Amino acid sequence: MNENCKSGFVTLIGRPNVGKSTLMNHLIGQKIAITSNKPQTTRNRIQTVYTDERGQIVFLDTPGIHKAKNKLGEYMVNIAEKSIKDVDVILWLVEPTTYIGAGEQHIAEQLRHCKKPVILVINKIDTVKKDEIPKFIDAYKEVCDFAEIIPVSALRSNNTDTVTDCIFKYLPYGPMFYDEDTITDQPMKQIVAEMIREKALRSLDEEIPHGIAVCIDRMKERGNTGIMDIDATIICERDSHKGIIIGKGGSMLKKIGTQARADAENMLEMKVNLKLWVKVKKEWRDSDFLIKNFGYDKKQEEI
Ligand SMILES: Nc1nc2c(ncn2[C@@H]2O[C@H](COP(=O)(O)OP(=O)(O)OP(=O)(O)O)[C@@H](O)[C@H]2O)c(=O)[nH]1
Ligand SMILES: [Mg+2]
Repeated sequence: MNENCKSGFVTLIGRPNVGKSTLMNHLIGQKIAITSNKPQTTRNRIQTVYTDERGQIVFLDTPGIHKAKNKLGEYMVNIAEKSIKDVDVILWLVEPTTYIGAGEQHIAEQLRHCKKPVILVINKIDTVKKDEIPKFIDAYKEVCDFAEIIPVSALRSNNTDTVTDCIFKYLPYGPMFYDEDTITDQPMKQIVAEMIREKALRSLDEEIPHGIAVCIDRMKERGNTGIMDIDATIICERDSHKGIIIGKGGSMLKKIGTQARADAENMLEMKVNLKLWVKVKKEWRDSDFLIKNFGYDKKQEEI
């Protein structure tokens, strides 16, 4: 065994919208997971890798744990809850509040049984007064036996280095799982699909984004020209939603496409020619076949 190198798996769990994906992107220093102010942004387990001289952390960003209203929701919650069993350290993210609701109690119940180090991360401390923070820490101390409690602001990079330090403290010694240049196991196509979904999430109002999926129909470099042709379809659940996604004279679709293309060009480091289509598939979120078809595969539930 290598006594100098630590390595292991760490899951980020919590209710939707607490900032799990924002924190993970920040800890690895690159934007891989999409983020938005709409709950249930993350739908799959997103695996990323952080390596430094102390060793390697494999992060699993998971969908927010919530009361599922359809099969897609059940799939998402299952991924998050299962991840607890497969990792060395758990990061539980919460909002800065003394009110600990049923959602948090449900998560705490599972953590009490898991016998693994749980680090409680109280995120978004930029939204509260500094002298209030001890109150939140005390409230959460009653809930579970935590290895550590760390107040942070993922958005403002406040105290996030402490999170990495703490994870290394609790990781076992062992060899690295990936070479040191690896950042994620997400296929390029999937990252591009997620970029498009992020722009749609951020541009559209409440109800519609939850019923959206994105499929990449084609992604191919045009000869050796340094131009990537990407054809993608945004799937939604209703004809009325289709109209909104396209917008007046195609304005909304153009906005989503322009923003997604900029992100894709940055990541792929080449020019991107992005064509977007919109299709309706009624109630796809309750169809096992379509859920799988749109990339939410049961295999994802396992590491
Ligand atoms: N003020 C503030 N906002 C934050 C912070 N961290 C994240 N946010 C915001 O909170 C919202 C949700 O962030 P995400 O990272 O998408 O949250 P998530 O927990 O991954 O959400 P799901 O994937 O839906 O479970 C976004 O609008 C973020 O910008 C923080 O430290 N401070
Ligand atoms: Mg997320």
